[in-house]
Amino acid sequence: MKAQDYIALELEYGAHNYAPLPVVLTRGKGPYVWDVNDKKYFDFLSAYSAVNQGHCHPKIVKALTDQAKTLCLTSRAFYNDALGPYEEYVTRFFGYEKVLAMNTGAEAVETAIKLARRWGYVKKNIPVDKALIICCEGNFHGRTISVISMSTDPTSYSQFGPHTPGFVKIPYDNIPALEEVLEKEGDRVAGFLVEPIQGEAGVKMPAEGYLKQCAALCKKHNVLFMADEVQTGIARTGERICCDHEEVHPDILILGKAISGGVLPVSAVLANNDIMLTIKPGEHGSTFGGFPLACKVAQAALEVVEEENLAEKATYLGEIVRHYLKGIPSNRIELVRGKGLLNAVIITPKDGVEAWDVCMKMAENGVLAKPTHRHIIRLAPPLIIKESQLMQALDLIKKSILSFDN
Ligand code: IF1
Repeated sequence: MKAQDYIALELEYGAHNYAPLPVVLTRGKGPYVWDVNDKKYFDFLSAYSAVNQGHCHPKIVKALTDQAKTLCLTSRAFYNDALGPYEEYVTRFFGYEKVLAMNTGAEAVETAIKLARRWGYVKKNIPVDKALIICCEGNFHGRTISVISMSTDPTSYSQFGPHTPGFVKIPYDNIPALEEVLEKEGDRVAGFLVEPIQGEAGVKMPAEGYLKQCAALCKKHNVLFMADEVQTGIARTGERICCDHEEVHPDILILGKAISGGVLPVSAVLANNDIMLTIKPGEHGSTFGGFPLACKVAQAALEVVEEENLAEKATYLGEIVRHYLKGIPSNRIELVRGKGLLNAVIITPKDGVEAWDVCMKMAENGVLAKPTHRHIIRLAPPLIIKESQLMQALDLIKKSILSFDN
């Protein structure tokens, strides 16, 4: 079959909930992917930061295949010999007393919302069914109904109502706005949910100290500081979690994507006992949440982060990326921003050329990325990329952008 045959099958038999770049991938290894015509690309999306450890990392794949031959799924109706050791490992890795294992990022966000509300009723004596959760404009936390009820992006929420109540939206990176809501409604606010960097919004970074000030305000008003690190976590921004840059320890930490190295869906909600134990047996769960296969894969993926110093690499290589991109002599580049290896280039539309055209040219030149919000190209290679490989990819990105200038 040819590339267009695979595309035709997806069009015919698959929901049309995406508009992918016309590239049909068949193989991945490290920072590279290959299409069905055996064309090689640098992957600069990393499946939206789920493949931080690189495609098909041997240690993670071995953990997967060894466990797959042994025991995949038991359900939580019984104990097994994989979950406990993983729970001990992951809670120590991030510094929490407990973990609640789920599958997707959205499920983890939903779980965190339930947990915060439950804590609000049981520990803070918020009148039942009256709890509020504060969230930020421009957020992206997933695609389930309650999660899109927090969204301010019509493409996420419109015509999917009625939406879940109990969310108060405030401007991102705006301390006075948080202060005002907490002064007015603090008594019935259970949590404040925030992305340390808004990925989908286009790698929007808040002012230095924003997270620390939010955490202090939450503490003052007995509100849980909840960090959605599904995209910014797992060494992507140069620390284990992005909150580490400001030495903020979230009351509830939400992880997903690269916690499994992009091998299978694994997510996690971490909190201490006083919060986590407000949910009793039988009050929350998931068929696959924390299943043996996920436990082995996730532990291997986190061990890779440590063994290969991926956080330090992201910091060092990220500096190179931003310096290089800022040096490209093209007035099509409006802005370069990011932290670690989570970066974005904002492309000024000019002579009918937009970010999409740049991404198509990049694909032609062997680098894969995709625009978000039309004009922003997120650049997020796997953290295991070598400096020499990174320089090759940056040269191809530069060549692609300048190709529209002559
Ligand atoms: C899509 C976006 C990124 C996330 C944060 C929770 C989730 C995500 C900060 C939910 C997921 C994915 C979803 C995917 C594309 C991608 C995405 F463009 F949609 F917004 F990365 F920016 N919190 N993000 O980024 O995790 O349920 O997907 O496992 O929906 O198109 P999930």
